[in-house]
Amino acid sequence: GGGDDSHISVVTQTRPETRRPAMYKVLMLNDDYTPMEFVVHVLERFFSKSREEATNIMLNVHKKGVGVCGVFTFEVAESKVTQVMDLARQNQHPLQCMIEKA
Ligand code: TYC
Repeated sequence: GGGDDSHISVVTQTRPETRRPAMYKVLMLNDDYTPMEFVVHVLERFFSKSREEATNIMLNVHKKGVGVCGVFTFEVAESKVTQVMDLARQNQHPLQCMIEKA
């Protein structure tokens, strides 16, 4: 500070707390009818996965019943789910995906 004895003032600023947004997983569910190639396409197109990554995720969902496509803020996760479900419906595939808080 700067009292009567000083002409030098020191200003200290505290760092504001950084608030990280809540994150949400987009989960994809297995079913018996959606073609494997369609699921791989969805993972490439909407989740920016390479062919190899997309194939691994798809096969894992096929075997385990569910898998994570990606983790996003709520608005982005919601948008991904809408885009996937719209394309699946347009192609008459029963593919389902959902949001889960990470
Ligand atoms: N089980 C599907 C089949 O055998 C493939 C599939 C994989 C479907 C992942 C949905 O999320 C899914 N054609």
